[in-house]
Amino acid sequence: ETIPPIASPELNVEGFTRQYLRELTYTQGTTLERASTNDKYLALARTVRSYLMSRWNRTVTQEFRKPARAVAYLSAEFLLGRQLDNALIASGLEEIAAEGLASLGLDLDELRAAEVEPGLGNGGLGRLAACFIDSLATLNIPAVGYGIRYEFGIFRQTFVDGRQVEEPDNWLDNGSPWEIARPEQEVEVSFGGHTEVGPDGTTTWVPGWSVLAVPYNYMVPGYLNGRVNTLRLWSARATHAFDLKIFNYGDYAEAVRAQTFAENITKVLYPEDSTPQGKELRLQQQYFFVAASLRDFVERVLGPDSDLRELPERITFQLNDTHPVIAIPELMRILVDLKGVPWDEAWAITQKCFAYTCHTLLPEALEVWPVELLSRLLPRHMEIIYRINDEFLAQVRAKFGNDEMLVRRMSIIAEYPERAVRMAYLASVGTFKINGVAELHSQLLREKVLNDFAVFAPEKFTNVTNGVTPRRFVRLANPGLSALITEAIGDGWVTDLGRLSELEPFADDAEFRRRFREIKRSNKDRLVTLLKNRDGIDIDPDTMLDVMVKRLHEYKRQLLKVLHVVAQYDRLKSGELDPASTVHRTVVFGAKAAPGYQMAKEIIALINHVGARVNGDPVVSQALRVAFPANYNVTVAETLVPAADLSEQISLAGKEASGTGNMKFALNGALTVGTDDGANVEIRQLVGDDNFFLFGLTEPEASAIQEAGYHPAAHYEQNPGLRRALDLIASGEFSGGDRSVFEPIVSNLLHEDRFMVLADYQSYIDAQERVDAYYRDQEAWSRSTVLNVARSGFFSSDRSMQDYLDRIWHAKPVPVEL
Ligand code: 26M
Repeated sequence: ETIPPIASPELNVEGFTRQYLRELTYTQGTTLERASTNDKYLALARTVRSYLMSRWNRTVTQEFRKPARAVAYLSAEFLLGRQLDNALIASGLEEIAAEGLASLGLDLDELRAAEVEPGLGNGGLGRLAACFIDSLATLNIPAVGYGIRYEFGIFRQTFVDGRQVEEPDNWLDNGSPWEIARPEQEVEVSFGGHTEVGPDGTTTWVPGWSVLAVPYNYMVPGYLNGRVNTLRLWSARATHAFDLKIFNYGDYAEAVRAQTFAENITKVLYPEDSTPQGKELRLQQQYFFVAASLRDFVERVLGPDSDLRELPERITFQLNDTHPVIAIPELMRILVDLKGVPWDEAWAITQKCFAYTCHTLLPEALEVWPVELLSRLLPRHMEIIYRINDEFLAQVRAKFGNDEMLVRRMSIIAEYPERAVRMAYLASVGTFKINGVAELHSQLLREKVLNDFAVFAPEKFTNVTNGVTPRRFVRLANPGLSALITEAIGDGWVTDLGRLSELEPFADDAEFRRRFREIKRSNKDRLVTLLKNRDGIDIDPDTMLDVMVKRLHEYKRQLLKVLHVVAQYDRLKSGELDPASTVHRTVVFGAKAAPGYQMAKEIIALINHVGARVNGDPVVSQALRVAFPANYNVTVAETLVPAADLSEQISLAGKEASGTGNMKFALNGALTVGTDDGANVEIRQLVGDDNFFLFGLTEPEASAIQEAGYHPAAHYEQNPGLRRALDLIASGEFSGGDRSVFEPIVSNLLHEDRFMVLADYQSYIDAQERVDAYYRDQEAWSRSTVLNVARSGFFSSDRSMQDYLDRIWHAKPVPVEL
């Protein structure tokens, strides 16, 4: 006899409050009178969770009963953002919850604010993974995300004297109501040791040590559908056998130390996102989560006795950059060493199971692992990589003749400056599809970074332009705009963002534009409140909000924005510009620097020092203000993006793979000032030249100048405005008269300027003049903002997921009954 499933709490105010009081009383163990804000938040999180629980169970049960082709997204990062608001929206509970809480004398917004976001990612790549799993659930695709449950996510940023200071992100401290541990589903992951070849020629890996991987499940609810997919994050523990043995020897302290050693693996997210440091612990993290995930899928999902020749029919493992690429030799090891599949057959299976997404163009961002390190940590995998390389290079020779230059160029093993495994090359060889993340990026991958591989196997290469989830970044972040859109065209846009095109006629409707401006203005008011309460920063909602938020990198060129601010400061101070009649701007920066990236940290200090001077000047600050709230994160983005007028997307052409912030701003009615780079190219094509402020060199122009020899100082010599701005920084104007503070920045710009800030300076200043002129005509400006929204539906991550499904995964929707 099966017991009928427990019904979800009733989807009305009364059902909600009953469930809430139950959670508060029986799970949180407190009363309304005694409960702390955290108690009240935790009870709320559990209440909302309870509404999704039966969907989750039904989804999982259905998957086991009727297995369908699935997708596994392997990513070292998932930058989820807060869970409560998203779960409220996905379950259709928003209004019910607000009313129910109010009936108990509680305020939903106050409890919302108590949630600490899980910052389990650095930036674009991690946030993309979070958007993708949201879209897969909404599209009803059987999909699982696999990653790492870092105990400390991306550091919390503070400023001391304008300089970045990092503090640990204790995101788990107040409890974690959104995760469910499954310790009984733990798997063992081994490292080190050596390999042995048996008399029958089979190889055995005899590992030196192991740890346990304990899975924590997170729900990934589809939007108002019956599906709740799973995100499975792994946490490291010491093996029971290991500490038991030591306990038997009676060395208690040593046993506890072993525990700590194992748990170190998932202790902290590495905050470098462009120059991998080649740290041993990072490689341990990568292998740890990948080995656990493959084992989990093969043994638990498929079953221990499954025929692994069917694996490619059942699953695609999508590799989010090279971080999980060690999965390729790991699957070979499972097939060849553990399941006895012959090498050639195993290789054919492996190549059909994996696809690879590249997210960069910067050579220094490509991961390489020293052979010495790999051999020590994963000796069997190193052997497998050698054999993969030998056989691949034999194919290269067979196809192109004995071109030894080519063979050396394409070798998975680099010889200089040390022998090391090029993970992007291993990925290119071991997968059936390779994609870039925007049209321009995919083209440059084919023509430059992976050109040899694209010539060798052109059919492997494709593009999938990135996208962002409209649930979080429009519906949740911008309720005002969402209501206006729904009033105009119905609510279908939330899951079919292309329908925003139906807004196009409203661009010419003066009343609609007025309401659009009214919403922008009230979003600015929300931002004013946030910055006041969170940072003690005062901003004026009646100014143009000019926003540059993204990781701090030289290639993204925050310095170009600073030079514009300094130039305006100079013009206002000298009287060249009249503060009363110029367009008033608030320039907002948000950016974290990798803790070891010295130049990036200097640029942060410069922004803060320029900001202090600008804001402190009684004349300048009438027209220009700078705000740099510390610790920019997903939560801040949700208030900042909907308030923005101008979106700064100003990387040197050919350097930003895609960008996704650019899409969030366009969808929320900001206009872009941007270069011809990454997805900016596609944004401009779609919204139209009249509704986009383009400036700067194109990628071919920038490359040509670099080839011929770039001389930044020439721009300084020839451009009086640029010279004044740089001289002002060098003079100590922003460093209390101390000329040494920002000397490294100025001298780098004059003598190296790898990312051609000076070459694009004048073009950028001219574009900003066009911005000011256009902004004065509020009717024209709002018409353009409406057109930006109407024409940006393409940038939904639902569309990105559909492209992956059509071109790479070929999985089909499997609805789950509500
Ligand atoms: C690697 C090794 C060791 C430690 C950290 C890393 C690492 C972590 C994150 C390297 C790169 C990481 O992220 C890079 C990233 O975020 N790239 C961005 O990806 C976005 C999504 O595709 C694009 O929109 C951005 O253009 C791209 O910069």
